[in-house]
Amino acid sequence: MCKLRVALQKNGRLSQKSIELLQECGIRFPNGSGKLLTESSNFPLQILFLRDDDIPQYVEQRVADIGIIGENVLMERPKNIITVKKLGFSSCRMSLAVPKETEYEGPDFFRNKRIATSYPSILSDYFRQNGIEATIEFISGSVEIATGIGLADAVFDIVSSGSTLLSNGLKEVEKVMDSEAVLIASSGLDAERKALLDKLLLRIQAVQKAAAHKYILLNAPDAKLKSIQQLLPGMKSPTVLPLAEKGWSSLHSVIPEDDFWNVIDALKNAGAEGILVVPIEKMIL
Ligand code: PRT
Ligand code: ZN
Repeated sequence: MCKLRVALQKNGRLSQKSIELLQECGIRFPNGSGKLLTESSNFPLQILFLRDDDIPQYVEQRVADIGIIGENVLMERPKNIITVKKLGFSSCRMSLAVPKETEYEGPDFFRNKRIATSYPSILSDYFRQNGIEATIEFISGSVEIATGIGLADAVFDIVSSGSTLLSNGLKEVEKVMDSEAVLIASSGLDAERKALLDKLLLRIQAVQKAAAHKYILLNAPDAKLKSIQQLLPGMKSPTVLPLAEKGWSSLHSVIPEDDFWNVIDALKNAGAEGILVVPIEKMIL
């Protein structure tokens, strides 16, 4: 039987969440053995642990069929691969930053300046699109110290909380792109591997949907059922069960996490009582 081979980051900001995602999909595999290649015991999946920068190339060359990387890495070295799904973790942005005392009035500031980065390709695209001529200094790490040591006038780097910039006397002035972890796939998967990828995708979607929703149970007087039901569309429509106490019912439904507090407030105002909210493990529509 054929197996799907996924490439994950071995050690770093993507590793833990990538492993957790597969585990939440019910895929069991030995983890932490320090091996380069391991295999699931209950899904036809092999897992290859690599440096994140190498993953696009391995997927393009079919050493791995699929992989998980940050969009920033994919954008920097575009390959003949497909972005299958955004995964919603390891979110960050790629921004230009200048010394904090700089009077910054807009991207024209960068004209004829030196900018240090590990992402020259994304930056030169940005400058080209904005008609800016500038010198890009490539450095492979510790970009944030480049202005302090006189190597550059500005930096272009990954920003998450912003505290690295701050502690190096820099301020973020232009966001060039947002990035998050993405599932990528080789463009030449055969039918069998494509079917395995679809199976995996169904599970990932169920996990993502579940994380974005809550299961809600509440009691309501029958007289107010109609108006309460309208606040709870659920997957099809809410489940309504009579309570032992006459004139009362229990309603069960699913609500999106985003709407959560608004819905709860509206439910209370409409007469709902004994509201219970519980997490959902998987959600298959
Ligand atoms: O060893 P390997 O090559 O596999 O790993 P790596 O060191 O190249 O990458 P790693 O593990 O640091 O990051 C992997 C991916 O995580 C990146 O490609 C991004 O897609 C994503 N990511 C999310 C981040 C951050 N957040 C992040 N904050 N990658 C790096 N950072 C660094 C950034 O470079 C800067 O030094 O954190 C610092 C800024 O953080 P704040 O919170 O101070 O703003
Ligand atoms: Zn890397």
